[in-house]
Amino acid sequence: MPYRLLKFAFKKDYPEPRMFRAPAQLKNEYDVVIIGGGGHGLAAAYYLAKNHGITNVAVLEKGYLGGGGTGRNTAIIRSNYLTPDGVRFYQRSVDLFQDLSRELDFNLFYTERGHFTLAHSPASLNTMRWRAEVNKHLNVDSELVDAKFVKRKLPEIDLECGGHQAPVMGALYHPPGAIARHDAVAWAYARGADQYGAEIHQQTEVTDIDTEDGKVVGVNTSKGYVKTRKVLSAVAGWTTQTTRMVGLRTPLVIHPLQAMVTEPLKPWLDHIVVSASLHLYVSQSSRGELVTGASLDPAELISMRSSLDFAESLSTHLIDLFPAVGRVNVLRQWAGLCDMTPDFSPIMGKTPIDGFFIDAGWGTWGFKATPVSGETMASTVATNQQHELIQPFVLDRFRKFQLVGEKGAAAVGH
Ligand code: PYC
Repeated sequence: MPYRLLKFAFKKDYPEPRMFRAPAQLKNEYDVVIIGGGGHGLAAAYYLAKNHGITNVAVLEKGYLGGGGTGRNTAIIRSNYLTPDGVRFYQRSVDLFQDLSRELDFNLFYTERGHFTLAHSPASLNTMRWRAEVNKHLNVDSELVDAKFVKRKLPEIDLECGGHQAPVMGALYHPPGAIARHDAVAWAYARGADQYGAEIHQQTEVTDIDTEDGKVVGVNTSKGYVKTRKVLSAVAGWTTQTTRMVGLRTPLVIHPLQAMVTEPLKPWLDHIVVSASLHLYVSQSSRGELVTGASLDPAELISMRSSLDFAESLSTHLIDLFPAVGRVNVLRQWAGLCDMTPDFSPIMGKTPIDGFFIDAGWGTWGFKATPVSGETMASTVATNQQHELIQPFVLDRFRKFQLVGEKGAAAVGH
């Protein structure tokens, strides 16, 4: 390996084929400009081409591909939501994910693990029962299980949580819950979109969106002006910057979310485990690391700094649940930005500005929606009609008080 590294370090030409082209310049005009080279933006470019034949598309990314929420989440995929609208939407994503490695011809390390959401109180058992019933009604495999079942599947768990929290009383068990390699998802969609002809421009920042008479006519970028009649904003934690460019008001607020991984261990944790009472979720990656996170940082902030407080409290809770990891070293920690909505559902689709489309409000739940958001946003942009699966997630719902309340299922401890 070092020899190979050295050899290629001194070569002028990059020896391996690149995943996608790196065009030197922007064209003067595109049919669609997608702001944000994360999974959602790249998936939208891919489905615009594949499903709608629209290939004169530029994905503009101010940093590097997958450097935002896509590469900073804990890679959990599931559809055990609380509302029928949420369950249908995320189930379509699970369906797409299950075949995605084959479709994109790239190993995404998609592995079904089974997902436990632990209940430590009668009230949370009730919410789990409610979720299980909604899930089953929509053919999503999900059931309420007791503490004995949890212990059988997770022999290393301390159901008493070290006596520091209320004991585990049961759980919502969702066998199709999965994990995947999140950066690979972005690269695979990038390659797929590129093969159809879409252009991907990294290090290219959109500085303004040009409108005339309420219609999009172009974008200013750090590499010059381009004309376009359609702009899709898919920038997660930076959404308030793009909406400001077109004068659009949303209820989004930004909070950091931190995460952490341990050193790699031999495989021992087959499942994904979530506990709202302990503010904790954990799974073991294919590389053996424990990938773990907590709830949002409490204050609104645009910052990706990690904190010692977070590492200490997350480690404490992890040891409460799995005492055997007490001596495991932490490898690294990081943070990402979450654009939170009042109802914990996304904001997707058309906006009052003609030609400006939004894919936002991804809070702590965006990675799992990558395929379905790409598919439904591509359809909405191509046809100018809101795709039926994202009809409930229109921005206008906040004005009409038609919220899609997912707080009980979106993540942990908010
Ligand atoms: O939505 O499954 C989820 C999730 C896990 C961690 C943060 N959000």
